[in-house]
Amino acid sequence: MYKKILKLIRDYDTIIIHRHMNPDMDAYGSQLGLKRIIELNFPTKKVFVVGDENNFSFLGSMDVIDNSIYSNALAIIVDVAVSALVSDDRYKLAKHVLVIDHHLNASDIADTEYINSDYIACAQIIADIALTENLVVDKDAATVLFGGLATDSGRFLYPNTTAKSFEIAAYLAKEGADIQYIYDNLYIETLNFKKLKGYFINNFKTTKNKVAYMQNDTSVKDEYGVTTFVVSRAMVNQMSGIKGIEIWANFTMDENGKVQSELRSKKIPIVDIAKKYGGGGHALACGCTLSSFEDAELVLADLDQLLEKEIQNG
Ligand SMILES: [Mn+2]
Repeated sequence: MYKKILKLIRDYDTIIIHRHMNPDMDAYGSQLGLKRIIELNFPTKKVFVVGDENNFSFLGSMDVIDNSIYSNALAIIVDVAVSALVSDDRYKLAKHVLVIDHHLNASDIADTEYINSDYIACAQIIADIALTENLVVDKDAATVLFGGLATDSGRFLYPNTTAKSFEIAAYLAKEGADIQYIYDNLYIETLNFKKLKGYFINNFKTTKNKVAYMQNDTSVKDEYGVTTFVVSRAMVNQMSGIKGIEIWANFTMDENGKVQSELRSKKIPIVDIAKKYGGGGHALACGCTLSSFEDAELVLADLDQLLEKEIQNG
C-alpha cells in the first residue's frame, strides 16, 4: 500500500494536504510532516497545506491558495476520513483524493484510502511510510511527526501504544526530532488556565456513591477568561485519576442557556446514559446537551444509580 501512496505522489506535480477541523497536534503534525517529506524527496513538486488554525500553529503555518490550484492536483487528507470533519472542502476540486487515517470510520470521500486503526497516531503512519520506503526525513519533519505521535498516544500512555509506536519514536528521534521543543510547548499553560484547574480540584462535589461532578454557570468562564469549551471539555479530567472515583461529570452552562455535559468513567460503560439524554460518544467518554441544571441532577442520579448497582454486584 505504501508503494501505491508513493506512486500517487509521484504522479502529481501539485499536492494539497488537508486534515480535520479544530486540528490537534496529530492532524497538524501529519499534515506538516508529510508536506516536508514530499518537498525533501520530490523537490520539483509544489506542496500546499490548508485548513483552520489554532494554538498549535506554532508547528507551522497554512498556505492561502487559489481554487485554480486544485484542478490538476492530488489532495491528500490526513487524520480524518469523512467529509463532515475535513477543514476546507475544496479537496472536492482535486483530481484525486487520497485519505490516510487511523480512525475507525470508513471514508466517504476517498478515491484511494489507507486507513489503519492499529496505529495510535496518523503521524505514526506517515513516519512509517518514510521509514519503510527509505525517504529522507529532516529535523523539521521528525519534530512535528513526533508531536503527533506523542500527543495521540497520551505521551505513550494509552493502551494501544505498541512496540511499533516506540520504534517510530526512536526512528524520529534518530532523524533529529526536537523532543524538548514539543514537550516545552505541550506543558506550558497560561496562569488563568492553571488557576482554573485549581478551582476545579478544590470545588468538585461527589454524590452518595461517589460520582464526582461540577456545575459551572457562565461566571466561571468570565472569571478565568476562557471559553465555555475550555471550562467544559478541558476541565472534565481534573476529576479523573482519583482513588475511589469511578465516574465523573462536568456540567457547564453555555451562551445559549444550555448545559453542556461531559461524562467520563474509568471502566463502567456510561454512554447509554448520555444517549438517554439525547447525546452520545464513546463507552467511557461521552456527553449530552441539557436544558437546565435540574436535568443535570437527573443525569447524576442515573450515574449514581449505576454505581449503586456496581457496588451491590461487588
Ligand atoms: Mn490522530
